[in-house]
Amino acid sequence: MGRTSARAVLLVAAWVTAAVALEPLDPFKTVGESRDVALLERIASSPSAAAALNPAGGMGDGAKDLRTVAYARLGELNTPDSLAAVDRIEAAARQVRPSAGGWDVYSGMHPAFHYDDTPFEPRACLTLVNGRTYAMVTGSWMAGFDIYLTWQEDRARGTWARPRLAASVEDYVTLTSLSPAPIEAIRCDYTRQYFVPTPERRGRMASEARSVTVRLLDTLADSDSDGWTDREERRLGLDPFNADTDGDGISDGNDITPDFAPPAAETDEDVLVQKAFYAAYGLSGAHHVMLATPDCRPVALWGYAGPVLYKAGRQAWDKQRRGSKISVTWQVTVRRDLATVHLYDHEGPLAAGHQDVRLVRREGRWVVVDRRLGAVS
Ligand SMILES: [Ca+2]
Ligand SMILES: [Ca+2]
Repeated sequence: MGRTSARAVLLVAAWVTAAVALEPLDPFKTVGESRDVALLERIASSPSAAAALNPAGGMGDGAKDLRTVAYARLGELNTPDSLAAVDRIEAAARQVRPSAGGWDVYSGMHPAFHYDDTPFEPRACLTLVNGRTYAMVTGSWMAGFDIYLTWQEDRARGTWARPRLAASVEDYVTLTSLSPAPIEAIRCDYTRQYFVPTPERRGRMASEARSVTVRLLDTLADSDSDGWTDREERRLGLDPFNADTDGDGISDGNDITPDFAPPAAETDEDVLVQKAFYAAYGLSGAHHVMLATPDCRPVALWGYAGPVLYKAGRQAWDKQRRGSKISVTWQVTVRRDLATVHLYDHEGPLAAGHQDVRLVRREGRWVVVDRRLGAVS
C-alpha cells in the first residue's frame, strides 16, 4: 500500500469513527435491543420514563411507541425475569379504570401511533370560594368538539380530576378566560376560528368571541355513582341510572367495554385481541373513546384508559355528532404457535393507520413479541 492510499484509508477510518460518534443514540434501537429487564419494565410502565429517553422524531409521539417497543422486547427476551416483568405490567394494566382521576401532563395522548400528542396542561383556571381550582379544557375524548371541566386534585404532583364533559362547541376553539357566574356556575369565554368561503374560492379565516356558562350541578351529576356523569352516559349510550349497563358485574366507570358482557369462558382469540389491543393502544395511556366496527368479534378489553364501545356504531355517531371519532377494528391470524393481530384505526382521510402485533405461544401462554407499524392512509 502506497503512502497516499494508506493516508486515504486512515482518513476514511477517521471519518467513519467520527460519523458513528456523532450519530445520536436512537432510543428505539437501544430499547429494542436491550437485555436490561429493569429498564424495559420501567419504560413500558411509565410514560415519563419513556419520554426521558427523548424518543422524538418520526410520526406520532415517540414516548407511547417506545413503551410498546419495551413491552414487546420483554416478551421477545423470553427469560423467566422478562416474563415475570410482563406479568407485572399486565397485572397493573388490568387495574386501569377509564373514569379514574389522576390526570397529568401525559394524559392528553392520542391512542394512534400516527398522531402527535399535546400535553394535558389546563390553562384557563379559576379558584372558587370553595377553594377548589377549576379549569376548562378543550378535547375530543368523547368524540366531537367539546369543552370539559376539571379541577386540581394534587397541586404538588400536578394531577387533575378526569375532565367532565361540560359543553359542546362548533369547532376547535381557544379558551380565553373563566369567571364565576351566578348559582354555582362558571362562565367560559372562548374564541372560535372558522373558515369563510369567498367568491374567488380561496376563502379566509375569521374568528369570533363566544362564551358558554357551565353549571357545576348539571355537569357533575352522576345519578348512579359509577364515575361517568349523566351527560357522559347519554353520549356514550350507557344507562345513567344503572351503574352496570351491560350487567357483567363491572361498573360502567371501571369497564373498558361497558356495553358488552363477555361469555364466561375466554377463548384463545380473546386473549390475543386483549394483549394486542393493550400493546397497540393501551400503552399510549390515551383516554379517547374508540368505536369498534360491527365486523370485529366483541372482546372484553383491559389496559386501555378510555371506553371501547361496540353498540354505538360509527354511522349512528356520524349522524349525531360532528368532529373526530376514532373507529377501530381487528383481525386475528393464528398459525400453530404464532399469531398476528392486525389492527386498523380510522379517524378520517389521512388519519387512519394499520399495525400488526405479533404474538408467540410458549408453554400455553401468548406473549407479545413485536409490533410493526403499517401504512397510514
Ligand atoms: Ca353515572
Ligand atoms: Ca359492566
